[in-house]
Amino acid sequence: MLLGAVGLHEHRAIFLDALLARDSARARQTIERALDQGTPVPDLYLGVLDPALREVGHRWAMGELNVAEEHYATAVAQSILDGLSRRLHRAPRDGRLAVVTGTPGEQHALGARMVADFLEADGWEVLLLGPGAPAADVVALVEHEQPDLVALSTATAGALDGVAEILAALAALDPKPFLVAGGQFWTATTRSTAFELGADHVEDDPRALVAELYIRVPPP
Ligand code: B12
Repeated sequence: MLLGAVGLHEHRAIFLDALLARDSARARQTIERALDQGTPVPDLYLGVLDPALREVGHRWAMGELNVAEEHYATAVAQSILDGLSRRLHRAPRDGRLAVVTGTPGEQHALGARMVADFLEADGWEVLLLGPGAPAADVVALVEHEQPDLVALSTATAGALDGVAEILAALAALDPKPFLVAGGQFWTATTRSTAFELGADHVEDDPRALVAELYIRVPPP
């Protein structure tokens, strides 16, 4: 157990180093080596890609990386995520349907993508809309599809108007899907706002979400 954790930490450090050195081949090799060593794909999502991008964002915020360097790191991580997603073991569908999307105005895409993959791996059918679809169009799709779950991803405070608009519209639907708000915007300070706006649940960890949904939205 401890050895596994150290291994993941090392993969993360090498992966981040490769991104910062603009060495996509080394970044890919690191992921391949981790897979060869038996690291599960979900661990690579949460233990390597996610923290590496957070560090990239931190360095950008500190003025140590410019936007082009951040975009490069994100593009490499996105393409690696695409490859990992194809290797993710997916359970047979269990009859539950989810819509996963960023809230209106949100441009951050990778978090919603990871959430969609965690749900699919657990047997959900998932309609992933990506980031930033207009609230009215998402609501129309949800009305038509009548999913069991709508999972909304929000990273930035700038998107709060869109969060309020979409949560209010979705909460008014009949039948109402289970509404989950997640993403970096929701902290201990802000999470009560999500409930006030109509969310049924706030969660940041896709693994914890999958576990919670067995209780809140069990398979038929
Ligand atoms: C890449 C990036 C971008 C790219 C996104 C490209 C793309 N295709 O996604 C671009 C350049 C577009 C961008 C733009 C901006 N960004 Co930006 N960005 C990032 C960066 C570096 C990485 C984001 C990422 O992919 N992280 C990895 C993913 C996997 O993490 P995640 O989204 O948090 O998702 C995880 C969890 O949160 C959770 N999760 C997410 N959604 C959900 C939903 C549910 C239901 C559940 C259960 C879980 C869940 O699951 C994931 C796995 O753990 C972050 C740094 C960071 N800390 O993440 C900054 C960051 C998010 N960005 C930031 C900012 C400020 C901006 C801009 C405002 C910059 C600007 N001045 O224009 C704009 C806003 C654009 C907008 N309207 O959305 C800030 C946000 C600060 C804040 N709290 O508001 C950050 C934190 C950087 C920083 N340190 O300051 N950004």
